[in-house]
Parts: sequence; C-alpha cells; structure tokens
Amino acid sequence: MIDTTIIEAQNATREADLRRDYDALGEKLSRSGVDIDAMKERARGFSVAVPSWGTGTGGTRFARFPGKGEPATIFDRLDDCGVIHRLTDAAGSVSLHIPWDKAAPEDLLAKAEEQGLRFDAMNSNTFQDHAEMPLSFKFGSLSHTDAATRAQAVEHNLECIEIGTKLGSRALTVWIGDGANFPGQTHMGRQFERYLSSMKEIYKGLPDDWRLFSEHKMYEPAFYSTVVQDWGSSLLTAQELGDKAKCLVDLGHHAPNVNIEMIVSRLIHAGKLGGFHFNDSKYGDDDLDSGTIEPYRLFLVWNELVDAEGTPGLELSHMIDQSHNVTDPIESLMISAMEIQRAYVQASLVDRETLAGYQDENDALMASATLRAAFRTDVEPILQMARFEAGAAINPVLTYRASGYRARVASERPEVSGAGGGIV
Ligand code: LRH
Ligand code: MN
Ligand code: MN
Repeated sequence: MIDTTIIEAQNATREADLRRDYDALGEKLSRSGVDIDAMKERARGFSVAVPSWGTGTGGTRFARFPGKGEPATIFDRLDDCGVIHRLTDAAGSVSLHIPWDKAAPEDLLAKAEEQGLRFDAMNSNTFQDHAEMPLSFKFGSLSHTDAATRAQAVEHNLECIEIGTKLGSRALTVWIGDGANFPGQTHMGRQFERYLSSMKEIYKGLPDDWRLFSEHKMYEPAFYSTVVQDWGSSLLTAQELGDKAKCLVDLGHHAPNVNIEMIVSRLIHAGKLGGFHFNDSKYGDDDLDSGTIEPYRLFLVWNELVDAEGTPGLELSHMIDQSHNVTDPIESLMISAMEIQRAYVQASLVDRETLAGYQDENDALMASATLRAAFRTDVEPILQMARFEAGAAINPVLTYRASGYRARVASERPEVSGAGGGIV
C-alpha cells in the first residue's frame, strides 16, 4: 500500500544527516561504555501491537468528527495497520476487538499475511449490547445479578478465545464496565464474587498456551464504583484464577498522580504482570497519544520493565489503546509506537550498576541523576537507523504524507458520518 520507491526516495533525502547524527551519538555513548549498535538492535527487536479500533477516529460521548478515508471494515483497519508497520517497523501485530472486528478467520489471516502482521491479544466486549444477544448488559455483564446474563457474557468471552485460536492469538484481555452509579446500588462483595466465578468459567476454557488478562480501570462507565477498579482487584482476580491469569495495566486507568511504575514493579514481584495498554492522560482515561503528556512517566514504566528483563515467566503483551480525535489516526499511531520504542531504548541506557551503587549508599541525588541522564539522551538517531536498516522510513510521518495514502483510500472508502456508527 506504500510503495517502496516512495520510502527509498524519502530516505535518500535524509540518509546523510542520519549517518552524521548516528556517528556523533555513537561517539558520545561510547564514552560511557555504551555500544550504539547494540542499542540499535534492541530498537529493531521492539514491537507494539496496534489496536484495530485505534485506526478510526475515536470521539467522546459528545461527538465524533470522522476524517476522510476512515476505515469502514476490519480489512480496511488491517490495511491501515500494515501502513503503520511498513513505515515504522515497530508495530508488527494487531489487537482485535470482538464484535467490532468479527469476520471469517481465514480472510483475517490472509489479510494479515498480506500486510506482514500477526494477531496479539483478543479483546472481549461486554460493555455494550450486541445485536445477536438477547440479554442486555446495561446493569452489568460478568458480575450481573442475573445468571443467564452472566452466562451470556461468559459465552462471548469463550467465543473470543475460539476466534483467537484460529488467528494465532494467545491471550484474551477482559475489561468490563460493570459497577454502580449510586452508593447502595449493588452489594460490592457479592458483585465481585459473581465476577470471579464468571472469570473462572472463562479460565476453564483457556487453552494451555494462552493467558487471560484482567484489565482494571478506576471509573467510567460506572461512576461510583467499578468491579475491577484498581490493580488490587485485578491482582486478586489473577491470583484466584491461576498461573495463566495475569494483570493488564492500561496507563490511562488510574487517578492522576498515581505511581504507575510502582504498580508495575509490584505486579512483576507477584509474577502477575501480563501486559500494557499504552496511552497518555492528563486527567483520567483520556486515551491521548503515548508520550505526549508525561514522557518521563512512560520512561519510568519502561525502566521497571528493562530492569526486570530475564525474570522467569515474565512475558509481556504490549499494546496501544488510544482514541484519536483531532489527528489522522495513522499518524498518531506511528508517532505513539515510536514514542513507546523511544522510552524503551532510553530505559535500556540506564547504567544499572551505577544506579544500584547510589541506591545502596542512599545517594538520592546521584541516583535520580543517573536515571535522568538516560531519559535526557536523544536516541532519535538510534530509532531512525533501526527503521532505515529495516527498509522502513527514517521519517514515517513525512513519508506517509508524501505517499498520498489517505487521499487514495478516501476515494475508495465510503464516507463515514459523525452521527452514530463508528467504533469507540
Ligand atoms: C476501556 C478500554 C478497554 C477497552 C478499550 C476499548 O476504557 O481501555 O481496554 O477494550 O478501552
Ligand atoms: Mn484499555
Ligand atoms: Mn481505557
């Protein structure tokens, strides 16, 4: 969908500058004993999953303003994901949401293969009603007071696993909106117990090589209490279910100022960290582009992850989960994938031995300076060289704009209206 000649022509205009920048950074890093080529290889090994739903314009509960050339089907969405990966070489998999992405598995597999993509975790959806389901999730799903509604929600999750096994996915992410809007509306203890027993039913249907992620979120759509409102409830769930159950951390699902990197550390300690939904936020579940509000926090999360590399059993699914309201989603997703990759490489630069020494000596000032030295390093030439050597774009956004992709698909895809429809 993006012609190789366009990428090559665009790269040709930037290659000489890149080589100079890369050499200069390599010289600087070597003074601290860091091999820039080893960092570049780490960057090349990086990949984050793109959420199929993120390729369309998001919206708020007030309005949605779709752009031209919006993807209309899952196949359009996979085409857009292919563009993101082609230009960044940092987003080789896609996370699907059922029922939004329901289609014949063989067709999905064929399209993914055409675009050089794999399928990461499946996402179930019992936070809205489904046309083909007789019972409503208005008052809850996996924790509903009515057994038949709970069974319907369990069945949907089992169907997601079934679809996922045909697609090569190996994880199911469960996020529910269940909760209450009024104190007294629900019995919080009994509601959580109902949720746990439904999750146990789903767990029973999980293949041996799969993992089940519980995703916590403080509030919304329930505004008084949410069943899985924090990492405590998520951890209890994962611990009660068994080894294949892990916790998924969506960066936007916490109160402002919460120390998310410490939650990450605790979950690693418990052997229960399963993965991430990356995004950024200022106030709550804003789903803003990764690294645009608090890049230092993103770095600190990666610092914990890099520090924990090699921990037995630590196998993480990294996904983006954002809503793009004022930008072209492809551009936002490319920038986000690269920002997440940037934080990963910066965290890889932390001099861990020196840091541990300062920590042991209680030298707070030098310990924090050691972390910030890595964070302040401009690793852009490393990311650019990793892309260039992979045949991707040195500058993905400008290359994408030069390709005219959006205008081309706008002439092929039906126009989407802002009123109703769409996803998220
Ligand atoms: C809930 C959430 C969850 C959903 C996605 C669409 O806020 O983060 O991951 O599946 O948004
Ligand atoms: Mn999420
Ligand atoms: Mn969310």
